[in-house]
Parts: sequence; structure tokens; C-alpha cells
Amino acid sequence: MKTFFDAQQHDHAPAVELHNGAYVPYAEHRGRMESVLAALDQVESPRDFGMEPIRRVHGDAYLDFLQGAHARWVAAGRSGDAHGYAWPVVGRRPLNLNRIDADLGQFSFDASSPIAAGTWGSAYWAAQSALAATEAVMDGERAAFALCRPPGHHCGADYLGGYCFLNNVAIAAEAAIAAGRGRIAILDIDYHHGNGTQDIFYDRGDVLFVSIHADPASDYPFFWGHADERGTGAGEGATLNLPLPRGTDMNAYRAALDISLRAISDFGADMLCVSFGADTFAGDPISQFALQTAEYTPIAQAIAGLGLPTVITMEGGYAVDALGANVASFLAGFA
Ligand code: Q9C
Ligand code: ZN
Repeated sequence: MKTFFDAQQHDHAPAVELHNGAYVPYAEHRGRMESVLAALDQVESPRDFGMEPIRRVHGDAYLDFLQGAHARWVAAGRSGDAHGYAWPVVGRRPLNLNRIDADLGQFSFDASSPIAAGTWGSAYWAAQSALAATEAVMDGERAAFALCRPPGHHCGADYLGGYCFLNNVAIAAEAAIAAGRGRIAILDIDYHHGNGTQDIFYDRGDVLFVSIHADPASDYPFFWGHADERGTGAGEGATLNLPLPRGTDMNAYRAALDISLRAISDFGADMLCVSFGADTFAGDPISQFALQTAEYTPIAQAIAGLGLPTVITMEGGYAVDALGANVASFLAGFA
């Protein structure tokens, strides 16, 4: 399968994140990509599609913030990565305080995603990888894989979070729509609910968002991904959340997958985008499902059975030693 990745995606290297009350080494690190790259035959660097497709999803103020945040952090006399610590819980009224700490709160929803010196460049090239995979599929590939790092599904139009800075799958979907595809289905099978992607398309009837994830009553991101979130306005019914309990194994997972695939097929999509996270793996250090490496192949075969042109974007997966094998097992299902 055509796979896209740019070496600049390694540059994003936060040192630590806040986890269960302590600062621990950042789980979303470059070793994840090294594991996947070692398991795949060949990858291509994407071409540069520029800012226009990114601006279809993200607001100008957010993009200005993201590009400049680390330099402003340094200019404020700080060292290391930019971490926010104050959030405007009610509303997101932009106050233009020109304080880096205020803006870190304004443009994020959690404390999972410090901004390092290389963050903007890596996020930019992850998005370009998603665009290259989309172009490949539009040009006739049956499926293509964007090895996105950083991942994207937790960030919204104007906020970051959950290790995510630019919403790669949303950027891919909007690019396909701009190029003439009418209806897009997004299937999110990361362990965590894709709250950012849901938010971006919540009022849209032309993009179906379907997600299978750990029940947010027990797991991050808590405030989104509950079964009663079904979209609004023209998007009513175009969001489908299938939360599953901790401990879910292939049997229960497969039943939810079948419901997802039926919804996608009923929607009549022209194209499918898959947010693929391998943090559903039994050995994942921050997640609690029980899928095995070999089970990613039948999951992908079932998805491929829809017969839709498919763009796959990488989301989470933190069992680094097994990540390459898990991704290879999933991609094999499309062969
Ligand atoms: N103590 C993705 O898989 N950290 N993001 C939770 C738990 C956030 C996961 C902290 C996890 C984000 C793309
Ligand atoms: Zn995840």
C-alpha cells in the first residue's frame, strides 16, 4: 500500500506529559514511527500541498498561535516545552491578552499536548502526508496510508489536545470534498473517542462520523463520545458513537464494527477515511482493550469489504515494540 511519511515528522519531541498526577516521558514519541517504519517495505515523502487545505479545517487565529507558540514561550524567558495551565472553562472568548500562558489555555482543551520547538513542522508534514494519501486515492489507488505523527483526531478547528495539533483526517476529508467527492464517511477506530473530528463535522450532513472507542464514562476524553451524541442541525444522525467497556475483546469489538459498517454503507459514502489507532491492542500501556496483533487483519478486511476508496490516517498506539506489527497486520487486510 502506498504509504506517506516525512522525516520532519520526527522533529516534534516534547519531553514529558502530565499523567496520573506526575510528569512522565511523553508517550507519543518518535520511537512509535521507527517501529512502524521498520515493519513497512517503503514509504514516500509527501509533496507540499501548502496551507490552503489546512485552512479549510483550522481557524487563522489558532494556526497563528500554533506556529508561533514555542518562539513566544522562549521569548517569555522559559525553557523546554510550552505547557498550558489555565483554561477558560466557560466559552472561548478570545481576549487578545498577548500572554503565552493565556493563549495556551485558549487554544487547548487538556494538558496532554506540550508544544516543542519542532511541533509546528511535524504537525504540518503529518497533514501533508494525509493530503498525499488522499491524492493517491483520488488518483485511483484503492487505499493509501498516511503515517501521521503527531496524530490528529482529538484536536478541533481551534484547539489542540490529546497529543493532536492538526486534524489530519478532517484535512483529508475536506480535501476530498474540495476535489469533488460529495459524501465522506470517517470511521474512527482509535481506543479514544475522536472528539476533535466529531466537533469539526458535528453539524454537517455530508460527512458521517462513526467512532468505536472506550466508554468516555471511564476513559479520556470523558466529555465527548457518549452514545447520545448524534449530531446537530443538518448533521443530525450523521454522528454515531459506539462506546465499549474496558476489557473489550475481538468478539464484542467485531459486533460494534459490523454496526459501524452498516451505517457507513447506508450513508452512501463516495469515500472512506479511517482514523486508525492501534491503542486498542491488548498490550497498550495507556489503554484497556484486548485486541491481538493478528486480529487487525480481519478488522481491516471487514472495512475493505465496503468497497470504498479508503484513506487511512495513523492515530494512537503506544505499545511501541508491537506497533509496527499491529500496523502491518491492519494494512495486510487491504491487500
Ligand atoms: N492519564 C491518542 O491516542 N492522555 N491520544 C491521557 C491519562 C491523553 C491519546 C492521560 C491520551 C491521548 C491520539
Ligand atoms: Zn488513542
